[in-house]
Amino acid sequence: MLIRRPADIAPSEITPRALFEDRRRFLQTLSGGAVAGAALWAGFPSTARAAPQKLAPLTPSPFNVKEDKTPYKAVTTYNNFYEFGTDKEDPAANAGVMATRPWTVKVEGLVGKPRSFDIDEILKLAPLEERIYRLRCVEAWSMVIPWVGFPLAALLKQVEPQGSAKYVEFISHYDPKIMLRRPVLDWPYREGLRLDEAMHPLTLLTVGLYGEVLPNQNGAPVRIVVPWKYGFKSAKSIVTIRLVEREPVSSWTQANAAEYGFYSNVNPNVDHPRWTQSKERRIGEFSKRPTLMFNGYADQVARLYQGMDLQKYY
Ligand SMILES: Nc1nc2c(c(=O)[nH]1)N[C@H]1C(S)=C(S)[C@@H](COP(=O)(O)O)O[C@H]1N2
Ligand SMILES: [Mo]
Repeated sequence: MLIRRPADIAPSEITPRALFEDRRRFLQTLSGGAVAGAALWAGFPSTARAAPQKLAPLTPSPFNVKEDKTPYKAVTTYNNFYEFGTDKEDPAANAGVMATRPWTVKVEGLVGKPRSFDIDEILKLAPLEERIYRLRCVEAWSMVIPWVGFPLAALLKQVEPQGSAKYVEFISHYDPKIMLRRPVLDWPYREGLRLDEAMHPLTLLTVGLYGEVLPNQNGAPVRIVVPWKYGFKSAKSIVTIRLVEREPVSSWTQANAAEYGFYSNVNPNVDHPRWTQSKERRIGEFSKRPTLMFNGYADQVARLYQGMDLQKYY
């Protein structure tokens, strides 16, 4: 196993950006149009191809599920990232053009120490862990993904949330030059959590999967993963984290509040208005499996919702 972090990789091993940009222009000229990231390197010798960067060392986690992992190929080609298109294969085809370095995440709002974090600073904030989590999409399919990251709480503690901060809002990168301009959702993509949900040890600030840096289509360079909630709560390619007093309105709730609530905890007993949530199709499996309360994380998170009517706060 490689024991390296991106910061430790010699500059000579990384293709300089200028070279990359030049090749892209060259290829765009050749094809007379935008070139999808996956196609960018086609035709170049393998030494010129950006090798997937290993993230290591990885601390094992007590939260890992024991079920079979969804194959890398499916995890990285069957995606929801509407900024890059609404079909499942669109993000893998289109997200390659997003530049993920340099990248800063601004943490602001009701905090004692607002600041921006460079992605390289984020990578050094806490030990990287492998977290094998179930991901349950609201559309009733699911995967098991070995993420790499550390609890979001480690970052939030750095900025010292104030007593008045009750919620955390996450804002994704939006660049109309390379992303979908149709108002499918109100861009930029916005999501939110209650502060105690955001501070929960399961809530992962995620920088990789399968031991490598996140592919763009999975939300590079940094996203959150909230495994007991429907997948859309896990915002990708985050640029702003804002601590606020009132419940933020997410892009999905804004689009259709009756179908996508603020909490969106995985719950087999509360159906989506247009389909049942009692079962799910695990990608790669033939028959459906029952959906678990809180996606199987009830022992860890049920206490967060004690006394709440989960039909009402769906
Ligand atoms: N910015 C942004 N984040 C997003 C989405 C999106 O369209 N845009 N889709 C969400 C949905 S619906 C799901 S199921 C997960 C999918 O994550 P994955 O493609 O890495 O499996 O990302 C979530 N995060
Ligand atoms: Mo989803």
